[in-house]
Amino acid sequence: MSKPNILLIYTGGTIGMIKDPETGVLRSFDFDNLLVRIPELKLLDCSIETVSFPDPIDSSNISPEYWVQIAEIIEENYNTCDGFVVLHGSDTMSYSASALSFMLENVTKPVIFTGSQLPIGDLRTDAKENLITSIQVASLQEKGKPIIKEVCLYFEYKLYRGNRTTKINAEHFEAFASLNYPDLAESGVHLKINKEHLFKPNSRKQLEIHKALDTNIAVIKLFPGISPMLLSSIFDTSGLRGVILETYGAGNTTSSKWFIDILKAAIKKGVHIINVTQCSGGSVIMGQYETSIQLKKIGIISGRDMTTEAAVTKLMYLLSKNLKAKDFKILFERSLRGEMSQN
Ligand code: ASN
Repeated sequence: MSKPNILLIYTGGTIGMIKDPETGVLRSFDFDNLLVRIPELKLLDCSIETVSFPDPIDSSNISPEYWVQIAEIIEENYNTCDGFVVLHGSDTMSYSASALSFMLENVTKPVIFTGSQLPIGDLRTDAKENLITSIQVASLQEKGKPIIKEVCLYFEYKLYRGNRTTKINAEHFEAFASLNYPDLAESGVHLKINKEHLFKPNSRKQLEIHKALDTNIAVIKLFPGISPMLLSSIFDTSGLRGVILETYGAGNTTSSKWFIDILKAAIKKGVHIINVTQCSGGSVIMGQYETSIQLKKIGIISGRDMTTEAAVTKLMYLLSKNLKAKDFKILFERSLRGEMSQN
């Protein structure tokens, strides 16, 4: 049997940087020389090809146009490659992994996002382990078929479902967490795959790539003292089609009349409003407290235990489908790529 063929897609971020030993300045690493720089890669039981963004970016500059570029690279190489490793800055990696999970419908091959906190040339770098294990995970096969069939994020010994992750720390090597879904794999002395938690796509369906994303959205984080003026000016934004409301606890908000009235008027105008919690873990349960009963009544959509990153990208994806309000709500409250727990 031939070795799995893995495509490394370099988009930018710290992982691809090296420090110039003379000036100390960080600069992008020439990925064509990857095998020379990291000879350990030769020991892996797979063949590796690389493709790089022409101008690698710090991931704080990511935008949906770049997500389309990543999706197109995967589309062009889908039939010839067995797995994909996307090297990406850690700052917005959870947004990109979530976006790609919605864009790549029925993917049956691994797409592993990874990056690092320290540049690849740094003595104490976490880049090598993250890169090597991501490639290893992307190469895992059973009866000639990939074991992982979804968009994941690998960082500091753990493989997560991409659309369940959040960056939780700017300086620890353990920079990501998936608080509402178990780890898919753990790398220790052995690579332990938690098969029961892997996504099981319908393998008879063809890969479908969705490139349209609507960015006419807003994310509003509630805080005690938020003013009617601020809230209504956001909802008055021309072209606004969807709002992610980051609420307290299990989906609670102020029950002030002015607040509910603004939301009600926006829904009437056709704006989709999604309730996600500001808590890092746990779920929105609208109707559990008096402070969220009204929200349920006026037709706010429940984001349940979705991360804000998944909710933002799911909103961009579903808005581009121009669905009727009722269908939009049904689809948003359904798990499409394992991004939310079922009731
Ligand atoms: N600013 C960098 C980025 O997200 C941070 C990193 O990769 N560690 O591109």
